[in-house]
Amino acid sequence: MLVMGILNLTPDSFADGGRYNSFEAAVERGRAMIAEGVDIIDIGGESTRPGAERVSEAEELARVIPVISELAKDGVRISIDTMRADTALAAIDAGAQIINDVSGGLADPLMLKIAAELKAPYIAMHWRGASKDMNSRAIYDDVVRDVICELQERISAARDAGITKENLIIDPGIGFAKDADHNWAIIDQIDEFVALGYPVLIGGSRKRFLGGDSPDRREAASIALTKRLSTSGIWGVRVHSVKPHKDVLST
Ligand code: PMM
Repeated sequence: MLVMGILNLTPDSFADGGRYNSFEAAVERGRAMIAEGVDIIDIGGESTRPGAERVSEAEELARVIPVISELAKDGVRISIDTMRADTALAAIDAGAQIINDVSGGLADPLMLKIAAELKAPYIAMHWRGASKDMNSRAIYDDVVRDVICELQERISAARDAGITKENLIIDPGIGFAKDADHNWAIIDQIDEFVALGYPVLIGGSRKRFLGGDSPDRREAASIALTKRLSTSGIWGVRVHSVKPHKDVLST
């Protein structure tokens, strides 16, 4: 199972906000993750925490492109965490290989086409609209069935746009328009997502459903979650700290 290390270049990310918002600190953190054996570094310039406002494309590009260009020199696999096709294009040009779109192609009508043209692996996450008011959309009849159904629509849209089966990765979107019970139901029934036949990514690290009154207090639970998922057949976990997750996966 792959470990994707998070490098959020946002001053307001709920998990590591403000710590890595300068170029030098971000590159240093990226290199530390490489030393810890990270498989993919996920670089994002726009916060998606509940309630977050969108940033401009210019601001997003200014945050991510210099760091991607620098870390690409180290030969590490990089994913660009963006909902914008133009940012994805610039990031791939700068040395990223994978597009991680939390909107699954819903936020930017050009995204799926661009991803197909770039022939880049594309991560389609389950999403029900912008973070600003997503908590109001956490309403499901049967969360696992509904999320699978909505993900299947995104799979069809991605395939219709020309993204190949080999280049498509799916993600149920832990914490996105979902309350704690919804997130746990998805984790309990993760095999249903794996059975769809696409690699599955899970990003549960330090999210609110793990309890604790701050992201830092969710670290132990995040590592335990990785261990729990390690036998599920998923493709990867998206996490903040790399070494502890690598360690628990090697036991
Ligand atoms: N979560 C966040 C951001 N990007 N991408 C994917 N594919 N899956 C996720 O669950 C996901 C994501 C928000 O979490 P953060 O602010 O801790 O990065």
